[in-house]
Amino acid sequence: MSRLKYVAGALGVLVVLHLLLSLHSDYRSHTTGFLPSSWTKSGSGYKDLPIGSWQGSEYPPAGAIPEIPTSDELRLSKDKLKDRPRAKAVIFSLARNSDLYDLLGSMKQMEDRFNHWAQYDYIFLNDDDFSDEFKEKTQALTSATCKYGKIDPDHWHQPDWIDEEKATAARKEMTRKKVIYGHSVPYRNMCRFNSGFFYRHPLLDDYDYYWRMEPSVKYFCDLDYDPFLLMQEQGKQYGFTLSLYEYIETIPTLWNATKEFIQLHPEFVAEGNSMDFLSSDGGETYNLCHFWSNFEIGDLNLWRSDAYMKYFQFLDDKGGFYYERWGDAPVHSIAAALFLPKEKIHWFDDIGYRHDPFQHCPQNDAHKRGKCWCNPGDNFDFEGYSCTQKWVDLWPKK
Ligand SMILES: Nc1nc2c(ncn2[C@@H]2O[C@H](COP(=O)(O)OP(=O)(O)OP(=O)(O)O)[C@@H](O)[C@H]2O)c(=O)[nH]1
Ligand SMILES: *[C@@H]1O[C@H](CO)[C@@H](O)[C@H](O)[C@H]1NC(C)=O
Ligand SMILES: [Mg+2]
Repeated sequence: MSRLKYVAGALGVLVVLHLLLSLHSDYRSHTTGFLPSSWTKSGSGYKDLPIGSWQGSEYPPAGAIPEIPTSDELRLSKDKLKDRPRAKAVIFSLARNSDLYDLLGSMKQMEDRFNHWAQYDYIFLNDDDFSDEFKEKTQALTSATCKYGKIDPDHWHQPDWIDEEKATAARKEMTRKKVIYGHSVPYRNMCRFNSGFFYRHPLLDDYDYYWRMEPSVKYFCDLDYDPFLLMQEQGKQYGFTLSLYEYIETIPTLWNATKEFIQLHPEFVAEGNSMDFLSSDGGETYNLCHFWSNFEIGDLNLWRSDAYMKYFQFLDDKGGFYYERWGDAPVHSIAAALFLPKEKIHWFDDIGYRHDPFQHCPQNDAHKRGKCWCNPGDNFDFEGYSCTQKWVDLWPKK
C-alpha cells in the first residue's frame, strides 16, 4: 500500500515535470516557426545598467558625460553657457494655429524647466500656414531660435491609392464603436505624419535629436542636465516617460503586418531587443504595450535608418493608417523595441510629465532633486493600465 503511494507520488512528480517542460518547449517552438531567433535572444554584451534614475552612483559611468554646468553655475557665468557642450538637437512641435495658447503653456514650462539655460532651437510644423500671431507669441517666450515650417501636402493628406469607400466604412464602424478619434481623417493624417514624415522635413535636416512637445502638457521638474547630451554620450536613440496599452480597435492588423515585415527583413531585428516589452509569448501576439509618443526624446537617425524607412513604407502600403487608425505611438514603439537593443532605449524617470489623463511623477530623491511640483502619489507608472512594469522587468533586479 505505502509502496503504491510512493509510485503514485513519483508518477505525479513526473507528470508535473513533463507539463512544465512541454510548456517551456512550446514557448520555444512558437518563436522558431516564423520569427528569427534574435527576437527572443537576450543579452547583447552590453553592461547591464541599473533601472531608473541615471544619476545613481555608478551610472552614468564616470566621464561618460562631459561636465554640464548646472543652472546655478549658469547664473554665475554666461561664458559657461556659451561654451558648454551641446548636441545638434531641437524641440519639435506639430501644431495648428488653434493650438497656440495650449501650446504656449507647454512651451513656457519647457523654458522654465530646461530651455532657458539650454537654449535649444524650436521647430513648429503645420499642414497650414502659421499665423503671425502664432509666430509672434511663440517666439516671445524664448530667446532661442524658433523656426516655422509648412508640411508638404503629400506627407499629410490621405494618398490617392487609398480606397476611400473602404476607409469611410472603417471610420463609420469605429465611430459606432466609439473609438476615440475613430471618425477623424485629420487625426489619421497626423498619426501617419508623426510616424513617417516629420523627420524628413527639411527644417529638421540640421539636427540629430529632437524632443517632442505637445499642447497642454505639464513638465513638473527642473532639469539641471542636458538630456540630449545624455542620449548622445550614452548612445541612446529613444527616450520615454510613460507607457500604456493601445486600443486594439485602432490596430487590429498592425502586428500581423509587423510579423510579415520581419519575415522579409529579419536582419533589422536587433539582438537583445525589447520584445518582452511588446509580447508575452515571444512575439506570437502583441500585448499592445507602447511608449506614449506625445513625449519623446529621440535620435532622428533612428527614423532615418534603412530599417525604419522600409518598415514605415511597408506599413503605409498596407493602408492601415486609414483603413484602421494606426497611431504613431505603437508604430514608433514597435520599431524602437525591435530594431534597437534595449540599452538604446532610455526611461527618463526623472522627467516629471503629464499629458492628460496620465502623469509620471518622479519619486523620492528624483522628486527632490528636480524640485518637482507633482504629487508623487499621482503616478501612473505601476498602475494596471501602464506597461512600465514590463519595461522594468526587462532589467535585472538591483
Ligand atoms: N498642424 C496640425 N497639427 C495637428 C493636427 N491634429 C493634431 N495635431 C498636432 O499633433 C499632435 C497630436 O495631436 P493631439 O490632438 O494632441 O492628439 P492626442 O495627443 O492623441 O490627443 P489629445 O488627448 O487630444 O491630446 C499635437 O501636437 C497637435 O497639436 C492637425 O490637423 N494639424
Ligand atoms: C493574423 O494572421 C494569422 C495567421 O495568418 C491569422 O490567423 C489571423 O486571423 C490574423 N489576424 C488578424 C487580426 O488579421
Ligand atoms: Mg495630445
